[in-house]
Amino acid sequence: MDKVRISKTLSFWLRHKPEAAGLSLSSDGWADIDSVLGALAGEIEGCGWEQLVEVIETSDKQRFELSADAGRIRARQGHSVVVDLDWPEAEPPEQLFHGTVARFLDPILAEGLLPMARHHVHLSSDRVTAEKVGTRRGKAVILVIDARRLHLSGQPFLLTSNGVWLTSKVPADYLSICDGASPSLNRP
Ligand code: HQG
Repeated sequence: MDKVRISKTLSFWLRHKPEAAGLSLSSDGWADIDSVLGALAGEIEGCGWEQLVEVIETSDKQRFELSADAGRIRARQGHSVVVDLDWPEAEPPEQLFHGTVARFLDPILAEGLLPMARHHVHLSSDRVTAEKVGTRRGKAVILVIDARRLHLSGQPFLLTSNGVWLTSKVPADYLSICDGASPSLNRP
């Protein structure tokens, strides 16, 4: 069973294009589990309830969440469709991390970190996770976010149940490059 394929298919439907599988999402991102199972069975041979549960439970990043009654499923974050996720606001640690690549640094320096196609900028509390996120696109560049100071300035931060920090944007003067920081990144 190709768990990666199931996971990518679910991500596509539950974050970006539910209509591609004939699904509709509730305002907070939930899809009916039977509809999802029906769509999966049509898309990936041999994919049923057991395979779906295995993907949910073993997903390295815990991308998906089953409702308490197991009747619904949703992606925990990463949507481009409009959903109102009910993650609680939380006080971030002193610093958070974001992994990107060198080719994005100029625009990031000019306008800060933006959500791009997603609802939020995604940040992690550890450097290793940020490194993995950046490496998806090439050699990772790790940015350190002065999160506590940004929060103190009045900007909300949300914390998902799988430990991803979400916020609306990070202005450039709250960013620096991890280790060997370029002084230009710290300019006012
Ligand atoms: C960059 C995956 C130009 C930003 C990952 C990033 C993560 C800018 C890219 C999660 C910019 C957006 C999120 C600006 C930000 N100008 N580029 N002003 N501001 N960027 O995929 O953080 O596998 O939307 O640095 O592992 O890379 O899907 O965000 O490179 O956890 O569960 O624009 O998605 O998780 O890319 O990744 P993304 P991300 P999943």
